[in-house]
Amino acid sequence: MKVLVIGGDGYCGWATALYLSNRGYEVGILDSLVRRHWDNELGVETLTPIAPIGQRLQRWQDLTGKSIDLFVGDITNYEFLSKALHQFQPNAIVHFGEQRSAPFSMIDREHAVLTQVNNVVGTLNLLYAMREDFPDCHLVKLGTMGEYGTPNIDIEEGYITIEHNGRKDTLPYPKQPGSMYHLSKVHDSHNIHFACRIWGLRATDLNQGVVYGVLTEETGMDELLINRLDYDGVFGTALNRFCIQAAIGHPLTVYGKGGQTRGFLDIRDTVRCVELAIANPAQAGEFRVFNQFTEQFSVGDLALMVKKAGNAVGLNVEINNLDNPRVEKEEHYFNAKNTKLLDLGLQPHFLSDSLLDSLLNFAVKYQKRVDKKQILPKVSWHRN
Ligand code: NAD
Ligand code: USQ
Repeated sequence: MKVLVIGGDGYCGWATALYLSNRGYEVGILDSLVRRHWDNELGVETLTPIAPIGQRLQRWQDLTGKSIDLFVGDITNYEFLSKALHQFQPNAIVHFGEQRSAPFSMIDREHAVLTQVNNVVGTLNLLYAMREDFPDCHLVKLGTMGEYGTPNIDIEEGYITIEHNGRKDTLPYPKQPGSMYHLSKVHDSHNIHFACRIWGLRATDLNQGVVYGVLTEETGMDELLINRLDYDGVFGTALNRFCIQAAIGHPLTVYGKGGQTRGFLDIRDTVRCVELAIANPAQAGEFRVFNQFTEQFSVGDLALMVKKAGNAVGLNVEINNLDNPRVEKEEHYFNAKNTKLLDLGLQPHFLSDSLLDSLLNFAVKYQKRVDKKQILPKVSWHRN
């Protein structure tokens, strides 16, 4: 089975490409490397020293004897995309290749437009390329739990059955995203749903929660295979940031009251969920939605857990409730379903003391690379 991983040089994509290659899939990576460029523009580096993509792939081949094809280019360029697909002839396409930071998308008009054009046009090009020449290929698209927002009712997996004026239908679950980035994912979901309904394509939207952790079996094999681990105020995500902050003695940056509750998962489950989706493809014409997270936590509770784990390894950890730079509910109901991937056989790695220990140790190992000026949030959702 041939799987093309779009965005395969990124955090989730790199881990997934190696995992699938190790499991015997024929893997290709397509990536424009634009994320490395955005890091340069922002003046930030990942905590971990990631090798150039060519060196990464060479090392993987030297270690395992498995080769991964590489296509460097931008999926908003239709000609490039179509050519790469014809060369590789995928049976499944895993699409991670988007601008994925909410703060980045909220910097200003230019970054909002960049985010939505990059994400929506890239995905639209992919849908057209599939419609033209690869109508049986299965699209596994990374969506996000943040598409739903924080409604005061349970969150279903993609669809909700509604009774209205005596009639009943199962309809897409209402979406109330909280950033220009999260909105781009909603637009993608609508476009993919359309392509399945009208053209008969098959797709799975993986509404993923916030990912944490850095090590997978494959990326831990050699330092040249190391994965990125973002800690800065733009691309760093909650739990990863808290562990790195704890390691360098920076107070944990809980935004506002800290009651914001989200779905979370270990990166070792990200790679497995993607494999489960590929191995059990959607039917022709089906737009399937899986909520991809294993546990729910409030950011305040996560900070307390990191403080406790830090104290246990001798770190002095403080928690600082900052003015929230985002506009979001800080206390709310949150109860999301996540049974579809479990039904397919997912065995979750729940957040544990040992995982927090290993993340903290990882952060301590690379702490010299941390630029402390990049930790506090600089992007605001507020009008002034
Ligand atoms: P990342 O920034 O580490 O990786 C994304 C990769 O896509 C980068 O290597 C980038 O160069 C590439 N890319 C971006 N636009 C492209 C384009 N137009 N053409 C070709 N390549 C392009 O991001 P990530 O954390 O690995 O996230 C991957 C996907 O998973 C994203 O779609 C994101 O929305 C989703 N997701 C991530 C998380 C998380 O916590 N990291 C959680 C939920 C969902
Ligand atoms: N938060 C803090 N302190 C921090 C960082 C974040 O309190 O230092 C809070 C935020 O205000 C927010 C929550 O933690 O309430 C999550 O923020 P985040 O930056 O960890 O995650 P988010 O912006 O939602 O985006 C990340 C990924 C994105 C993915 C999304 C999944 O960057 O690609 O789509 O997680 S989800 O949140 O489920 O939509």
